[in-house]
Amino acid sequence: MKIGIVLYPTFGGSGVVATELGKALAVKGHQVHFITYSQPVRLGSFRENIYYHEVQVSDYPLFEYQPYETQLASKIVDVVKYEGLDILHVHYAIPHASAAFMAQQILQTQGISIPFITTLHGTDITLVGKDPSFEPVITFCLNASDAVTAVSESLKKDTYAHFATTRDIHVVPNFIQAKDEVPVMNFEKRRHYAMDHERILCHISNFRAVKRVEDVVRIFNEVQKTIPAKLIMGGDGPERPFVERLARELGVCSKIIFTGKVRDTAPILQISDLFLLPSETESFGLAALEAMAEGVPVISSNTGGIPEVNKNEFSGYLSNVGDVDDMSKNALKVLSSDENLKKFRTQALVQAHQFSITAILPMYEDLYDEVLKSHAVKS
Ligand code: GMT
Repeated sequence: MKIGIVLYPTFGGSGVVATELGKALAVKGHQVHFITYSQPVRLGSFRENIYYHEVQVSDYPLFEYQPYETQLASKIVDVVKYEGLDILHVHYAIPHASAAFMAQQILQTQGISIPFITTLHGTDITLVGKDPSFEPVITFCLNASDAVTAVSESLKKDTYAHFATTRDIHVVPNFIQAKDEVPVMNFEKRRHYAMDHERILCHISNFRAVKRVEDVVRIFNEVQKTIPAKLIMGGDGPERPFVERLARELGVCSKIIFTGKVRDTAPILQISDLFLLPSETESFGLAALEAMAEGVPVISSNTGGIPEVNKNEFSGYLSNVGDVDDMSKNALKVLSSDENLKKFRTQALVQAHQFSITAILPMYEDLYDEVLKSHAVKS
């Protein structure tokens, strides 16, 4: 099958999922064409069955805001026509679904019929989607897509709650290539950041307000009062200055390592004992799944789709949003002894296997087949 994937190429979870999906489809023999404005961070280059088509964004002085959606639609038309794509899969509703719809209509006038699937990732629905100025376009796109998927039951529910759509939404969770066994801790690497008797806690995100990054520092502050510990903060974003200021106020700066943006989360996770994800909302929580897949238990909030991923008292613990006290107590419970930590590490990996790519990839492939079949009947 020839599949066009439209995505955000940046560090966000939707781009990571779309990129990893395309890479896995390519390995299975599908021809995958990525369409976006810059090389996706996790794509790499020159791989069998993978093609990348860059959308050139013009810089005319006339436009105060460049019309990216129009240029994206034109690029989609071009790639579908000249590469002979069978299906389009767009990740994130805005503006990808509306650009795909426009491309579909243009192609129709040229005698080419192509279906498109929209995958909702979360903030397109829960945050951005709630902005009334986007509502008519998103509702229209949900109804115009040939199929819609959401990354969790929670996101599916939110979509029905916020948008006037009754169409069927398929839940296809985020996925991971989980290790077979809990990886052996690499103490040589770990010693660059912590002494052997110290625990390492970590957090990785884009440091946006929704991640409640200050809670990460507050939890760490409580934990390090009881047990020797370090905190690795992976990523960067708008909240970082506030987090750094808080760390200075609490006097824990020397125990926190800010790495800046990270392309690959594994090196941080492979030396960590515990992952913190106290988000305000999270449609799924890919970062938590990536941690669990490396055998790192998770202390998280119990919001959105996180409870579908992190199982309380098994792969970690869940608390109410903002309940720093409870999250700190739970972190200390996991880290209380080597035996307990080992138990949670094993359980985290067991839970991650529920979302193994081998189980999730066929869900997308089956959907592509189903959509192509009913599209052929319609056209
Ligand atoms: O979490 C982010 O800020 C990035 C965001 C995105 O849109 O790329 O991630 C969303 O999609 C991921 C992949 O499906 C989910 O795992 C994240 O939970 C979701 N983020 C939120 O809902 C806040």
